[in-house]
Amino acid sequence: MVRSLLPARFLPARLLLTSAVLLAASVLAPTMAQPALLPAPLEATWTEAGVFTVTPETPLLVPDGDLGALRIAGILADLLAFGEDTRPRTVEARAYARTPRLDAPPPIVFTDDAPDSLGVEGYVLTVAPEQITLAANAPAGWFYATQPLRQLLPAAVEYAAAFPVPLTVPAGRVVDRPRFGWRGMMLDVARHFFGPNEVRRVIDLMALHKLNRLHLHLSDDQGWRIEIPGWPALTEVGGRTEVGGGEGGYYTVADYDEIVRYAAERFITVVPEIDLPGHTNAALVSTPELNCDGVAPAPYTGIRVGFSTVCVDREETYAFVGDVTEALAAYAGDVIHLGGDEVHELPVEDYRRFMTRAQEIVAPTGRTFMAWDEVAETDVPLLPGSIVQAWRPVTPESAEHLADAVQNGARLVLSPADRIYLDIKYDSTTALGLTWAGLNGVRDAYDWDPSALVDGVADSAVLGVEAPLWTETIGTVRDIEFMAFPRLAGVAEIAWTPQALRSWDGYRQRLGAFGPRWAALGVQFYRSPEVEWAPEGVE
Ligand code: TNX
Repeated sequence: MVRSLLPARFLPARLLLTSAVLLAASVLAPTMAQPALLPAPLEATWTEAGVFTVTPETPLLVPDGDLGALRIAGILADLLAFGEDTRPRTVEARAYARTPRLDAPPPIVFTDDAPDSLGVEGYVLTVAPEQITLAANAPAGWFYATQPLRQLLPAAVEYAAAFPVPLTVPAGRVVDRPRFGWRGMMLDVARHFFGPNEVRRVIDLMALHKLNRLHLHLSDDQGWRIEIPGWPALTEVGGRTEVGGGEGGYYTVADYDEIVRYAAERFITVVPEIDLPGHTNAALVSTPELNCDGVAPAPYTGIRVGFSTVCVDREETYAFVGDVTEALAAYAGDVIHLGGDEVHELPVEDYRRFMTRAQEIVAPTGRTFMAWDEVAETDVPLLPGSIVQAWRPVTPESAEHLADAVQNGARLVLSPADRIYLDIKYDSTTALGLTWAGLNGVRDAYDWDPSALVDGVADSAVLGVEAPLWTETIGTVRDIEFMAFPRLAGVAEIAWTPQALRSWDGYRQRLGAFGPRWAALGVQFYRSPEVEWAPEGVE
């Protein structure tokens, strides 16, 4: 109760209380459970030195003139505040040192004094009663250091109004860096549209789990969701439908820019996907010249796949692909995903011809070309550096195709549908979702090794993992949360934690301890019976 009950003018009393809390904590320390971090870091050691107590007077010190550190310190200050008047100050370290105070409260210090081996995303977080230090080589590392710090604080820090408690952090040291550079989630905003506010919520939850790629599936048979200059009908007509007959929607250029900016502030890069040549009914409805017979089909709001294709023999189609690509390149990001999945209506030669040319259209933009694994299966001659997203359950035959693509210079992002498709039901009780890839329980989604998935592919060719959430049956943010959590936390751990440090038992326990944090954040997660969830709402 220290911080909520006693304002700053009662500092001596506060200090006394603080030491009482410290004493209690150190007495309790030997019996306290090991702090549970998710994802598990590379190294974590806990000492019995006591706890650091955060108060509104805790200064957050950043290296002088370091705007990157200042911004991350601001994010941490927002988390630690119960309201504007309890927000800790962010201060440049030298200015702080110039005015020494005898009763100076212990600080939280951001430094760039981290080993080079941790790269730009790694960090060292050190907690002692007299100081917390976040050391990193770059702002991404500081940001990632704030997430375990957040987890070491009571869950009430996420929504303190309900049950304010002292903000204490156990003493110890955490060293971490991610296993993979691509740590993604895909959201299908085409089957059901999700507006910018809803996408921001998804981004916040991705950031909590230190994911860094948000792939937006921006077009499909049921809707077209992004403005493309020169093609207004795509959004005015194609943007007005969605599965089940709802009103749909689309992002204006300004909306999309804002999503990209919001994501980038949290070290998440948006990967836009326009699905071609199939999954294109919404484009065909709004743009008759993309159809071989020049006649627009009827809108489609069901959930079948594979029936649509743009006309691969018309030059208008390639002009269209050019304009789409140019727009996506202008909207920021380093990758352009052009789909390429499930085209049941085209002979394979036509498919290969189309995807080859689409890839050549992307090349001059300087963006990396990305597509679903059908491009490997059909031997599309991929340019070196292209990214293949492996989604279908791997068979010996598909592994061979993927290995061939890698041999020719492609890289893989792994999204195995029978493991981490977030739209696949958890178990027989799951009302939402599909079952075509079986059931993806919490353990199924966690307990696999990316290195062992595709025979004959070296680790160095695997960029990382990405969990897609297709939204045929998903219409609200609550639905998204229910299908994503807890499974997305497992994907984050797969992406961060070395295989040798992962085990289902350890993960299961740490996951159980994380439940109250999601609850405090109002996340509608699935309380799967595979996990023993810690009680919510108490500390
Ligand atoms: C397959 S995954 C699809 C999507 C569906 C999804 C449903 C992929 C590249 N294509 O069109 O929405 O299954 O799980």
